[in-house]
Amino acid sequence: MTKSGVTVVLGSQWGDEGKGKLVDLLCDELTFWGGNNAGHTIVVDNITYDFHILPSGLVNPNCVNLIGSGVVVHIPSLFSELEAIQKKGLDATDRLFVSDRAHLVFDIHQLVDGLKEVELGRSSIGTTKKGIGPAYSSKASRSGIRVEHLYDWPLFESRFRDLVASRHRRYGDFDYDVEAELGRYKEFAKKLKPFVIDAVLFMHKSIQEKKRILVEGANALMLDLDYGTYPYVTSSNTSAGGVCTGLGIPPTKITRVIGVVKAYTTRVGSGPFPTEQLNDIGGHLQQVGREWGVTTGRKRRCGWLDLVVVNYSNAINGYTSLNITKLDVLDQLPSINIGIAYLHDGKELVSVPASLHVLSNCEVKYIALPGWHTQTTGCTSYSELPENAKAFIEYIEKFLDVPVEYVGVGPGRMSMLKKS
Ligand code: 2SA
Ligand code: GDP
Ligand code: MG
Repeated sequence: MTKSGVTVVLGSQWGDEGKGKLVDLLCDELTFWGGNNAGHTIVVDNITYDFHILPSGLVNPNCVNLIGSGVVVHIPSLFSELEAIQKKGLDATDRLFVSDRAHLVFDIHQLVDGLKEVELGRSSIGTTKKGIGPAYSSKASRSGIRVEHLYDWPLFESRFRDLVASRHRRYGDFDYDVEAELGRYKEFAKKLKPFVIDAVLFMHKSIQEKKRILVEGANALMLDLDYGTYPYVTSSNTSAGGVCTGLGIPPTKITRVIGVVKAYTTRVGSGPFPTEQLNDIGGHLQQVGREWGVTTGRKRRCGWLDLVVVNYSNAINGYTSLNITKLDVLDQLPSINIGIAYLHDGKELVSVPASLHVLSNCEVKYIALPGWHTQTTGCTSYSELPENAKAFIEYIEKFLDVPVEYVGVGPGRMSMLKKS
């Protein structure tokens, strides 16, 4: 159960740590959410829900959900996800709100995302091609279009025509039917209206009324625009600071920051990944962990847990506790490595360097812990875990000096052990 005040759930690595599942577990009370282009899989009573733009809290019928101001929203995807969950018996009516300050992602942003990746060639980012970068670019260059603009049609129309013209100037000729798109958005404006609210007022009132508030950050720290492996990052601030700007809430109201740490590391897309295992170990983690992207279906790159990364993300996000996930994926391994420092030019680095050149040329210093050769998925309490699995968890706890609060031992709702 979420404690009073604002609880934040953040990814500590490169994403897909299992934030969606923790959010689902914690939001058995009133909940709000802010996030963006991510993908989460939540399994409840053998039904699998895949969310992208929709908040994970929707799985719980008692939760009120908010898509915050910092999110970029692709309205066609929002409605198709709503239809998909409705077919699975989940009704979001009256439980989902969208900030009037959130920016919109249009199909033209998605088109341009693809064109830009082609232009980058061998140095492409490996984006999801969902238009995230181009939409945040429009926002930063002050030519973006916000949800509120849908309700001032002449303004919307003129900003939209300007946006399309500027993208044609930049990327040349490509097919895009402006008139058809305007017609579609006139209809979307009506359909979206019941969901649109002033999120600043909403959050402020909820904080004053001492509601339990749960925030799910999008993606993860190493994909943060400022602190991730730039330029191989997403285009928003996925760190604790982004929670305040993305939702318009004061930092003083955040009482709890839970860092979600996968027991190994995965990454989708390009960019340096020091502990990556391009061998049988990586293949084992990928297969056993079922590491495929929720949004694009791409195979996730896999490697050992990197505590240099998690320590760095803790320095920025200030975790009050941790959720170690997917411990069960390590069950069959005879020996488990953990990256604890980097070696570069004969020097030991204890933090993630800014330079990708340095990071790509680091060797990783590992410690090896013995495996446990026991299935952990059936465990119902922390004390039932094999001793070597406990030693693995406690090593992480000591190294980071942050208590581990939850341990995930399977994808289902029941497979989460409370440690402290
Ligand atoms: P973008 O599309 O501009 O945000 O891509 C920029 C980088 O951010 C990475 N990225 C992600 N990494 C992990 N998971 C994400 N969500 C999906 C999932 C990914 C998928 O949950 O599985 O299905 O492929 C996500 N979204 C963005 C991306 O790979 C680029 O490295
Ligand atoms: P998110 O983006 O951080 O919400 O994570 P994703 O949903 O993209 O990816 C996490 C995947 O791991 C999902 O398929 C979850 O169902 C699954 N998962 C979460 N926790 C565990 C766990 O403890 N063990 C196993 N085996 N799978 C898990
Ligand atoms: Mg994901």
